[in-house]
Amino acid sequence: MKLVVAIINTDDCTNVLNGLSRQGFGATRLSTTGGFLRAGNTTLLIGTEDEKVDDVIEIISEFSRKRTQMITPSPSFMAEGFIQGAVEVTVGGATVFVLDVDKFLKL
Ligand code: 2BA
Ligand code: 2BA
Repeated sequence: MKLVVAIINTDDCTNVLNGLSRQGFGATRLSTTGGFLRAGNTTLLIGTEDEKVDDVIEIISEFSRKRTQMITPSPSFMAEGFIQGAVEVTVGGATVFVLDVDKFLKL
C-alpha cells in the first residue's frame, strides 16, 4: 500500500478528483498554502495499492496542466528582500510524493 501526496493547482482539483473517482480511487482533498507564493493550492492524499500508483500518477498528470504565469508576491514577502516585483513562475503541474503505508484500516 502507498500514499500518494499530490500538491496541485486548486483550479485543476475538480478535474483530477473526477478522473480519480471515475477509476475507483479514493482521495482526500486538503486546502493548503505554498511556502513560496503564500497562495492557496490543493494537496490530495490518495491511498492505493502499490501496483496502481502509476495509474494514479497518470491521472494526476493528465488533469493538471503546466503553464507559466507572472505573479506579484505578497508585499510582506517582498519587504523581506528576497525578490523585487513580479516573477514568472510555473503553475499547474503537480508535485508528487509517494510514501509507504505501514497499515491501512477502515474502522
Ligand atoms: P469511506 O470509504 O469510509 O471514506 C471516507 C473518507 O475517507 C473519504 O471521503 C475520503 O476523504 C477518505 N478516503 C477513503 N479512502 C481513501 C483513500 N484510498 N485515499 C485517501 N482518502 C481516502 P469521500 O471521498 O467523500 O467518500 C465518502 C464515501 O463515498 C466513502 O466512504 C465510500 O463509501 C464512498 N466512495 C468514495 N470514493 C468512491 C469511489 N471512487 N467509488 C465508489 N464509492 C466511493
Ligand atoms: P509554492 O511554494 O507556493 O511554489 C510555487 C512555485 O514557485 C513553485 O512551483 C516553483 O516554480 C516556484 N518556487 C518555489 N520555491 C521557489 C524558490 N525558493 N525560488 C524560486 N522559485 C520557487 P512548484 O515547484 O511546481 O511547486 C508548487 C507547490 O508545490 C509549491 O507552492 C509547494 O506548495 C509545493 N511544493 C513544491 N516542492 C515541494 C517540496 N519539496 N516539499 C513540499 N512542498 C513542495
